[in-house]
Amino acid sequence: MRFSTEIASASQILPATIVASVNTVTMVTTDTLPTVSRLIERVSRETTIGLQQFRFVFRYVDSDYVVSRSSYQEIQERTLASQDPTSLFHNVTVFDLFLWVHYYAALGPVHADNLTGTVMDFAHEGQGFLTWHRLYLLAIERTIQEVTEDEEFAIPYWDWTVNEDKCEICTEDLLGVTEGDGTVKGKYFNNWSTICTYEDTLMTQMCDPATKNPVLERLKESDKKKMKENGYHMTFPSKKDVNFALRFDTFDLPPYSADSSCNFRNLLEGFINTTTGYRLPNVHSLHNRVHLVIGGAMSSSVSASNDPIFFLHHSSVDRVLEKWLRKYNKNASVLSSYDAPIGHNRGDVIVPLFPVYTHENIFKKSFEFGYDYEDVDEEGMCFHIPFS
Ligand SMILES: [Cu+2]
Repeated sequence: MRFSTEIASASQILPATIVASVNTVTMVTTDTLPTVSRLIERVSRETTIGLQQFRFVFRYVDSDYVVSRSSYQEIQERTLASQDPTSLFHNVTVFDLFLWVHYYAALGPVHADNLTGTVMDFAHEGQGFLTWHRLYLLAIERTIQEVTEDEEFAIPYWDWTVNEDKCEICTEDLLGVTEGDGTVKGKYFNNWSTICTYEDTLMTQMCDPATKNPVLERLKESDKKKMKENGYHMTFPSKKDVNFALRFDTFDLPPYSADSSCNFRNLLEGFINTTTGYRLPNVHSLHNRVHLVIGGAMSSSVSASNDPIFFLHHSSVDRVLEKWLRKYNKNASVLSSYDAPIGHNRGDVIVPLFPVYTHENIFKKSFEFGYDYEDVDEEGMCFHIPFS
């Protein structure tokens, strides 16, 4: 067995406020081999298996966990009034559980008494963006390994720098093609449905995970054209952009949010111009650019993980983080302990995944978690393997 994986049992559930995911990410011992994340275009057999497994956990595998349909306050009120709160929870499949976890981290902490209208985002626009998503990918990867009894399953990564003009994996056989009306169609994605879409989500209201939208959408060509006319760069990031980010040995800088300049984290997240290194309004580079160009569910961090391409995209983002970690050999002491946005500080727990891990726990090279990328060497440089 490649991994030492420990699954929390369903009976360990949870106070009503808690929502989330199942797997313990257990550190591997040095004599275990890492799982390798594979470049999606090259290894089609593994890719196909990967997509089949996403579909499998989407459609057929119920999670051991439930998610809430309402706010903590409403659940509490009902419980205190000795009423049954069961209808305020909803059964979900494994895929929808993870969708909900991402939604909740990005917007979910909407409480009935949130009179200030402040949005807290525990996963984006802050120092913890990369470590949040690393733990998230590990959790869904471990869950898929467990439910499919395939301990070698690794989420493939999609290297968008290979073709700046076109999503090369958006084909009938892989991640699906976008029809004229924006609907995604393909071998694995016909009849795909989504929950917690951007439209469903108002700041004053939790999304209702019981409501299914029977369609997965991406950006229509006509809308892409309009966005181009409005000054958006509608190409995927280039190798030059990635290499520019990797030139910065500073991981993050004050205010450790979307507004910081000249640092690796905010460059890779995509709020910094990849020519100057400075934060400018309306910059959408690297990670953010891919979300924008794919569009539809992916265009908002609230709904993005409704689209399975999200996981392949973030695997690629995580690979760039891995290059940085190997190149500069820095540890979590570079993270700010107090000055980052709420939930993003070094010792803050990564919300709402549990068992709890802090950003510091996850700020480590991938070997510590039992996985690797096949074309990132020990020093963090890439070497090119020709397609065969
Ligand atoms: Cu995200």
